[in-house]
Parts: sequence; C-alpha cells; structure tokens
Amino acid sequence: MIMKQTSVLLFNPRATNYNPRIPNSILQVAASIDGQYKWYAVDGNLESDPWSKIEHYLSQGDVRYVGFTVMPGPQLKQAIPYAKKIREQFPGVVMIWGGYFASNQYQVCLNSGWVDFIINGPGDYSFPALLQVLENGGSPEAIRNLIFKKGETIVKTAKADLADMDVLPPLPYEKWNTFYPLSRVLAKTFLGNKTIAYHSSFGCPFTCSFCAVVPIYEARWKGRSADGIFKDVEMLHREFGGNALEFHDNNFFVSEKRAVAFARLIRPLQMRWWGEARIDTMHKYSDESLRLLRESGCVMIFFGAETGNDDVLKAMDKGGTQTADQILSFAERLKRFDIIPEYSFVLGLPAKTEKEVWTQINADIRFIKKIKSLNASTEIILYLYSPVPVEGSELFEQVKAAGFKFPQLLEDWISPAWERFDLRKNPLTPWLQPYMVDQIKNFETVLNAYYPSSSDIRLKPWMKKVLRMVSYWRYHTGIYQYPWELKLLLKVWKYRQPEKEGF
Ligand code: B12
Ligand code: SF4
Repeated sequence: MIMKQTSVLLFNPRATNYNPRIPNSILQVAASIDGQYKWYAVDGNLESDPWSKIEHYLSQGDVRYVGFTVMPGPQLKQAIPYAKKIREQFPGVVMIWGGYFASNQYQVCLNSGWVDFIINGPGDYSFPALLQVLENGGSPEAIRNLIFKKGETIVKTAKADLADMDVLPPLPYEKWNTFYPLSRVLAKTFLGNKTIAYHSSFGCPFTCSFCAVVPIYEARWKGRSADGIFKDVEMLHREFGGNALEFHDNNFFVSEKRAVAFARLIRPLQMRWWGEARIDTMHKYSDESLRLLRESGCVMIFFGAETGNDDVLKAMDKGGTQTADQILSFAERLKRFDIIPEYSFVLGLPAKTEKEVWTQINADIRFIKKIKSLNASTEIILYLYSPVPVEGSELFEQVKAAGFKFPQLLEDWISPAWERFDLRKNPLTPWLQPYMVDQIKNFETVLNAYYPSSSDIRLKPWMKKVLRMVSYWRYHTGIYQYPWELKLLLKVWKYRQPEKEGF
C-alpha cells in the first residue's frame, strides 16, 4: 500500500478531568486509515492546552483533514470553539466530525459552517472511503454512513451493515503510544489501578425510546468474538501492564454464549471487570453462567433499570420484557453471586399532567429504596431525562408537543444550561418543575450519603460511617429537603458520583 502525502489530524476533545480512558473512538478511526495516511493524534484529556498542539500540527502544512470525535456534554467545550478557530485560521482544512453528538445533532453541526462532513455511526469503512473521494474525486453520495450539505440541502446517505469487528484492523496502540504513553490512559478505578477500556461490540438490539444509540444503530448489534477480545486484552495486560477491564460497549452481555466464552478465557488472568447489560437479558442467564462471570472477575454490571412503573417501562419501549418485579428480583438474585448491580434510573419523564410527573418521581424514589432493602450493595445512578431525537418514537413526539426544542445554533450547546442538560442533570424540559428537580437532587444527596458508591475509591471506610450516621434520619423519614450538612460533607470529602464521569 502506498502512503499518501496528505496527513490527518485526529482530536479527542476533553471529556473528563480525572482518570482519562483509552480513547477508543479516535483509535478505531485511526486504525481505519493507518498505513494509508500519516496521522497525528491530540488527546484533549491529556493536554493542558490542546489548541496549541492542534495549531502546531496544522501549521506544518501537510494536514488536510481534521477529524473530531464528539459526544454531548463536556467535549463540546473544546470541539465547538476549536472547529470555529480551525475554519478561521486554516480555511483549506476539511473538518470531519463523528461520534454520538455529531450523528444525532447533525443539522446544527453542518449549519454552523465549520463542519464539512459527519460520519453517521461507525466510521471504519466510511472514513477511508470519504478521504479517498476527497483525494481522488468521486461522489460522496455513494459513501454509506455519511451526512453533508450539498448547497442548502442536507444529504444523509444510507446506513452500512455493521462491520465484522474480527476483520477490522487492530487498534494502533503502539503508534498512539508514540503520541502519549498508553500508561496515562490505563485508569485507576475501583477495578484496578491500570484499567483497560475496551469496546467489543457495535450498537444494541433494542429500541428504548430515550436512548441515543437507537437512531444510530437502528436495533442492530454485532460483537467481536470472545477469542478476539481476549487476544487484545491479554496483549494490553502483557505489554502495557493493564490489570483491570472496563467494557465500553452499549450492551456487552447481549450474547450469553459470548460472555461466558470470554469469562472462561479471562478467568486465569484474574482481572476485575465491568460491563453494561439489560436486566431482562441477564435474568435469563443460567446460575452457572452468572457464577462463572463472577469467578472470572466480573464484579459489577451496569443496568438501565429506568423506573419501577410498568406502564412507563412499556412507553419507553424498554424491550417489552423488563418489569418492576424483575428489577427487584434480579437485584436480589445477583446478591447470591456477589456481583454488584449498578442500576440507573431516568427520572422526570413527561406525563399528561404535572401531578402525574410528580407522583412518578416519588414512586420511583420509593422503588429505589425498596431495591436497597433487598440488596443494599446495589449502586443507584439517577439521571434526569434528556430528550434524544428518536424520530417517530412516541416519547419524542410527546416531548416535542410539550414545547421542547434543541438549540438552533451550535454555540448554544456550550451555554451552561445546555451543558447541564447534556450531563442529564438539567431540567430544560418544560414539564419538569423546579420543586421536582429539588426533590430528585435532594434525594440523591441523601442516598449518596446513606449508601456511598463503592466505586469512589477515595472515600475511607470511616468517612462512609460518618455519612451514614448523619443521613440516617433523613433516609428513613423521607425528609430530603435542604440537606446542607450532607452536601458539605460530600463536598469536603470530594465524593465523586459515578455518573459525573460517565461511569
Ligand atoms: C468512553 C465513554 C465516555 C468517556 C470519554 C472517553 C473519551 N472520549 O475521552 C467518559 C467516561 C469521560 C464519558 C463521559 C460521558 N459520556 Co460517554 N461514553 C463513552 C462510551 C462508553 C464509549 C465511547 C467509545 O469509546 N466508543 C467506542 C468507539 C469505537 O465507538 P464510537 O465512539 O461510536 O466511534 C465510532 C463511530 O461513532 C465513529 N466515530 C466516532 N468519532 C469519530 C470521529 C471521526 C473523525 C470519524 C471519522 C468517525 C468517528 O467511528 C468510530 C468507529 O466506528 C459511550 C458508549 C459507546 N459504547 O460508545 C458513551 C456515550 C458516548 N457517552 C454518553 C454520555 C451522555 C456521556 C456524558 C456526557 C454524560 C453521562 N452522564 O454519561 C459523560 C460526560 C461526563 C463528564 N465528564 O462530565 C452517551 C451519549 C448519548 C447521547 N445523548 O448522545 C453514550 C452514547 C452512552 C449512552 N449510551 O448513553 N463517556
Ligand atoms: S438497552 Fe440500553 S443501549 Fe440498548 S437501546 Fe435500551 S438503553 Fe439504549
């Protein structure tokens, strides 16, 4: 293969201030062009001033294409102003965005005038195909998973079939290691002090109507084989000292066969590991499989419990088979296997009346307390519902009818209010009243104090004891208002909620 003269710069905007992870998004994009184009990487998580690094590369004159990976939330704080600056200072550079924000909010990105092309979903074949057309001529319309503007019209090309991850090129860890030592992204977590972040499957086979994965993957899922995953993990363990593992798949446990095969392979390495799953899927796993997962080091699994209301679960299109009873009994079941269930809830969904919204919030709070009484080790993650544009879903239609609108300008996404919205912490949704948000936040504070997360490795056992004692009366009486004393303690001890960092 002949290496092209033109170079590509890939940028991972800052997503976190603590414990950066292996940037799988840009690594996988880099893999798709490695050997064909010279590429550079800038990781915003590892730079105090990424702009000067970007400017340095762009001033060399060989970079013609810049690729940003963009998810909603903090990444926008660098992605948006840097894209603007690149357009102003280096107008000849072609700007290509990918990632969940870019794919789901493509209009506002393209209308900014700073983004030329969006890779809509996986970029493994589309990105090199786009570069090929831009270098040698041809029609971008023929490229799958692409969105761009032709005059004033937005062209959205057809979706490609999901790629077979076992035949995709390996991630260029060694090359990335020449930009930044890989050890810097082997994070210290409750799983281990060098945690590998690994992404082993595309998509998800379900269609929950609040989920950003749905418009991109349209209920498709495809996973790498257990052997393929193990080979990579074993290499990262051997070559780079990785000693724990975090799966970044949307739904790692879709296939029991694959999960069990992987557990058998990884068991001798005795690494602690974590992944995301669905309750109804895993409730079908046999006891033997669950035992094996735990023996292999799987200590915690993240589940979207969402709500304890069966009608709301149905309206969310949670796949049909998840029920409140199942959420409770599965938490109890996992206790037997010593696997910690990490249950996330989406509170503040729209309803027909204000009273219904309020009643549901309080019902969910009671439901969460019931889960805790059955399995106190269950980790609870609370999110406020942030609409995702799942066109055609009943929920999104309801959201639009209630007067909700996304920002019309790209820059508006970095206003403080929208940033909190992205973090699923802000009620820009018209049906959610401030007193409702207070109730959720105050309950969350009391819950965090009474049951501090075991994934916060900085909190000492004595601190947890004090927090529990001080919050006891609030938790049991249900008086959550104004929990200033708890807020102060959590702040002083720098308590870190798992969802603030994404996990
Ligand atoms: C790792 C991760 C993080 C890391 C950031 C890692 C980093 N970049 O430095 C951390 C933990 C910091 C994080 C944070 C958040 N995250 Co996050 N995160 C993920 C996760 C689990 C994996 C991303 C990943 O590496 N995927 C693997 C790669 C290979 O897949 P990919 O990104 O889709 O990339 C492919 C294509 O999209 C495309 N592509 C992507 N980028 C680019 C760029 C170019 C140039 C091209 C050509 C193509 C391309 O090609 C790639 C290869 O096929 C995803 C879920 C997921 N499975 O993707 C959620 C996810 C992206 N996060 C999400 C969210 C909302 C957040 C938060 C903003 C909020 C939250 N509460 O979780 C927080 C921010 C917290 C904060 N710091 O304040 C959501 C986005 C949902 C949405 N509404 O769009 C996701 C989808 C999780 C979910 N299912 O809800 N996150
Ligand atoms: S199961 Fe999870 S990843 Fe899949 S569609 Fe539902 S919320 Fe999204």
